[in-house]
Amino acid sequence: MFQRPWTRRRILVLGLNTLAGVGTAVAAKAAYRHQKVQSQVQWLASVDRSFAIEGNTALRERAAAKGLLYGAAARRGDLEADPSLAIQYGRECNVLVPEWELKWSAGSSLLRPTPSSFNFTDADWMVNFAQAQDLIFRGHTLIWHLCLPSWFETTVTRNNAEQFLVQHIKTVVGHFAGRISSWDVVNEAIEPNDGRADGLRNTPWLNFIGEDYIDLAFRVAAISDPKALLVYNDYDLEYDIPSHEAKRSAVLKLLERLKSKGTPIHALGIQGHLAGHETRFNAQKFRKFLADVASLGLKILITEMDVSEEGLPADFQERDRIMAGAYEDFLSATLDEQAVTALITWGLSDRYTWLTDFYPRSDGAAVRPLPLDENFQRKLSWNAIARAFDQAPVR
Ligand code: 9MR
Repeated sequence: MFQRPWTRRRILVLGLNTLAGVGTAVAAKAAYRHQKVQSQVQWLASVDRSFAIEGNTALRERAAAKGLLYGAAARRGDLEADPSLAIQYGRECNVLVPEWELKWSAGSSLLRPTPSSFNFTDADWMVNFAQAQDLIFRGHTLIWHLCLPSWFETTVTRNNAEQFLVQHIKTVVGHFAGRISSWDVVNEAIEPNDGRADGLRNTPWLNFIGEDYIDLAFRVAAISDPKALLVYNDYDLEYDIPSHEAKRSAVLKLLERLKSKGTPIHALGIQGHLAGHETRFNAQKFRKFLADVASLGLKILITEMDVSEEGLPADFQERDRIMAGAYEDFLSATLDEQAVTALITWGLSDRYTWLTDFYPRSDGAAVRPLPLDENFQRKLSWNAIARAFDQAPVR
């Protein structure tokens, strides 16, 4: 058959048509998603629920009454610039987690300025703040595929990666030994979509060191601070949807492998970044996952809870009810499990939350994912957390 020659013009036209086709498919998918989210939100808004609480004691006291801990993440810059925020941490929390300061490199914070140096200024500030406010301090995080400094890519190789991992953990955990009660030793190492049979995420650590990098990280952390609670931390474990189911199953297998090798791992951290519109939380299935983790002799911490707002109404009273419902459904199921020892929210007040930058509302209104509003007033989500603590069994 006669083929027309591929003129530049024909290539361009074909290209544009294909692009238009892709564009239409993307738009159709987005419209379908929007519709689905809206019908979920409508349903959630129609549920009549009470968020009544007794008394006005702080979350930390309600948690402590059940042998639990409540805490929140924060950044040095916010605590320093806003003394009234600092007061709220002392009032509501018994745990503090640094959102940036213990990552290799995050925001304005640079723990690893060069391959051979450590700068503990920001992290020390956070630990001292916590001590002054009588807050227990959690370390987040030692080994992650994100937040690596710019020198990492040109410096770390197959030949020296193990040395970097060991030296980093020894130095950082050693520096804070006795002052940091628990560490997220490895963060977000599972990604079933990366296609490996063991579910491990394709990261520089995996590629350079092999799958034993996780075991190694825990062993070095345990030697560097034998008293610290050592945690594996991950996200997308919460809902009854195939991607989360795959992740739960891969995480469980990882934990089983580590336990059978004698790795000094003590707990699973479930991040708990929830979506306000999501209706597919299945308490029974989630409880079963928690029980499976607990049966390995591990504790469980909810380490980064908050609720994002895709599709939620602008009316903030209606919005707050839906988000409080998400907190309560998740926490009432979760805190029932005796192996769960702590709840950390990823921030305390809506004034300071990563969601403002990462997942802003499409209408431009301020997001409200946390227990306190931007003026530090307790919201329905605060009530929902308080109720969950009040109803939790004593540890
Ligand atoms: O909230 C954190 C944001 O301020 C940082 O820019 C970002 C990169 O360091 O990390 C965010 O925190 C993440 C946490 O470290 C790991 N789990 C997901 C959190 C939200 O992205």
